[in-house]
Amino acid sequence: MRMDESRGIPCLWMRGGTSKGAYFMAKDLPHGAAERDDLLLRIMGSPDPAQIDGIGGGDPLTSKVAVLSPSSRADADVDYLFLQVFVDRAVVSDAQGCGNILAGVGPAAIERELVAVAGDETPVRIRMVNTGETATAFVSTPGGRVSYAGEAQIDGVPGRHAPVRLMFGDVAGSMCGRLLPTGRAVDHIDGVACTLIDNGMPCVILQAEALGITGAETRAELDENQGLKARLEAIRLKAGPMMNLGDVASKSVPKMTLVSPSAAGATIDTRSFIPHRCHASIGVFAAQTVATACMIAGTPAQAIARPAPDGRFRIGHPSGVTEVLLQGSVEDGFRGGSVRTARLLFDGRVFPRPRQE
Ligand code: NQM
Repeated sequence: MRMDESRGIPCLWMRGGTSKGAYFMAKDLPHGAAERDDLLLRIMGSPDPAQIDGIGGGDPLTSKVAVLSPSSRADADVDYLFLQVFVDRAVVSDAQGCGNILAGVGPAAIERELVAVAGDETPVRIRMVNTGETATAFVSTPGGRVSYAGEAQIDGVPGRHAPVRLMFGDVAGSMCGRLLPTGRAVDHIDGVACTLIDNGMPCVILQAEALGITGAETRAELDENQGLKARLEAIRLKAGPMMNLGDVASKSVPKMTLVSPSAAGATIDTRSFIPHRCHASIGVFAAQTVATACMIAGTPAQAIARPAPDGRFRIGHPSGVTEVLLQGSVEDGFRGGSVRTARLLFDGRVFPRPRQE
């Protein structure tokens, strides 16, 4: 029997890091993936570049969904499935995770009473269903409830907010099976030296200079550069099968990350395509994956990175810098974390566009 949508669906609308999305409880959505995805497209207003008839913001970074449920695993409190709702295509993809939306998962799980407050800071152990990996989020909970107010500042978000510290386990090969799925630090695709790597997010990392740009261009300039985008997509389509991701024509991974030496004192600068539009900043797992490439001898990233001997990598992007804490080696594995902020924007019921039959 079909779900009755006429009274709306309980939904938290939240900012997580530099992304924004709808957070649902799994029990409030249809169980079948096809019916669920059809509903999410109608909620977000896709396919439509403006998503005018839905709550999506007309940008991949504001067309995201988190589905939460109590975890069935002893080592986690909450299961988090991330879904990317494409803006201008009728596609909903579970083929990637999202570390920015992850920042809102701990607060949302407490708001929805999946997790009880435990003092001034509540650790929430999260199983990321997309990859099977786990993360722990530390959520500010003074006085027995989530506090979004605080002093942490992240580039790409105005103002100061409560920090959400994210610590990751071993996320190497999260979707590709191995940190370096081809077994090499460098592959050449269409004559360009690339690192195919996954330390939480499958990324193809290549020097901006090799594509004829400086890497200091704005997001808008890069989004207008159709020649560059065509070259990147040709490389991406070849990289997908090499990364054990199969045909990636309709997938949001791998991400294409152009790196350049930082003029502003960061470890390295980036411009990321996710995969067809330029990111306003950089994804959390993508930043960790770039930091990892900076630590691997012989990669195009390592060749231009400033060393980060204390394990604090400052990854430059169009809105500033994302700091990643990362330690380890290829032999022993890499472990990392990042500080984000999140904010509850709206708690209510969302009314999907009616089915057109
Ligand atoms: O890499 C966008 C974002 C992301 C992903 C994307 C992310 C991550 O910034 O962990 O957060 O790459 O599509 O929200």
